Amino acid sequence: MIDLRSDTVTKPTPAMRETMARADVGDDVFGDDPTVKELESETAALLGKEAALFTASGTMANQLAIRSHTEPGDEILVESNAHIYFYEGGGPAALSGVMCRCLDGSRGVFSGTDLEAALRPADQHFPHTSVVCVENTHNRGGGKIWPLEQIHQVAASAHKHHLKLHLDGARLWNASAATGISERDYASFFDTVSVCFSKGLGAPVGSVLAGSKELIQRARRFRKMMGGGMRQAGIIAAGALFALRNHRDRLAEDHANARLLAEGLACIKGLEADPAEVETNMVRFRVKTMPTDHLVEQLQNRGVLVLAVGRDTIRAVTSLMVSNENIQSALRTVSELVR
Ligand code: TLP
Repeated sequence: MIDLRSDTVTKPTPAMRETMARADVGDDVFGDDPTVKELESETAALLGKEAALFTASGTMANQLAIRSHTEPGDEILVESNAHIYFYEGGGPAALSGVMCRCLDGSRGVFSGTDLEAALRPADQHFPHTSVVCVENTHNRGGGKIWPLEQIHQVAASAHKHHLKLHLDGARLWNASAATGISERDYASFFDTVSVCFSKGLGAPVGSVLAGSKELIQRARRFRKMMGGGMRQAGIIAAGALFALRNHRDRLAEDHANARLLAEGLACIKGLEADPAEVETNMVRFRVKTMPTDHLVEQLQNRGVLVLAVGRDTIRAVTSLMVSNENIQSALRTVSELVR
């Protein structure tokens, strides 16, 4: 199987498994797990934040950020295709009691002007707007990287109106690998940042929420409340630490493979793909000659897994599970089927 559905399908490498097996552990709810502490402090330092909290998933890290920044009845501003709004099961409403106000972006990116246009004067009729969320890279935007200048602009508008800023940085590593702009520089604009180790970095489980000491203390309480206090969690934190230390440098390979895939797809008659849109490890393409689901199914029968992410769009994601040869082979299969 060539699995291009997501970079979440990555399995731990033998070296990562060995590190996990040897990890020092303790009861993390008592604050006794040295490996979790190491992961939290190393990630906080990398992101230039005071503190960090290990979470079971990216969804949990995002939802804890929202819960910690808001009170029920607040409004948060999210881009209409943001993971937080689109793929987190209605978490903001269910877990924080907040309303989402959606901003229309271009491949997930909006401007300070868009943000300001959504704001209303302080008045008893209106909900209190408390947080703005940005996603970098943007998943449904096809792995789109937010330009730093645009982040700067949005942050300036948010600060002007005393709004908190949260970054869903599940794939921030990919943005940094592609641009050379450090994770810390991206993170510097935000009050909180979530990052995932279980996507392109290849760890089996785990994310981190980073921010101020005070905010992280509040998030730790909510994590416990939601059942996310884990005991000998060092066993999984060790995989995340290994990923952080060893797998960021290789993301450029995934980006090159994604570009190769998009270039190949663009040459297949009956498909629509734009290699210029590929900035990181995601490729989106459209099929003109048959229903999307049909191609996805046919590909699966031939050992190539991709994901339909809309009525007419297919997503393919590269990761350490996918080699250059796999890409060539997947392209041959797609080409045969579409022809
Ligand atoms: N994204 C998954 C699916 O949920 C769609 C994927 O396969 O891409 N933020 C972003 C930007 C994400 O893409 C994801 C996962 C998350 C947060 C949530 O992470 P997990 O799955 O760990 O809860």
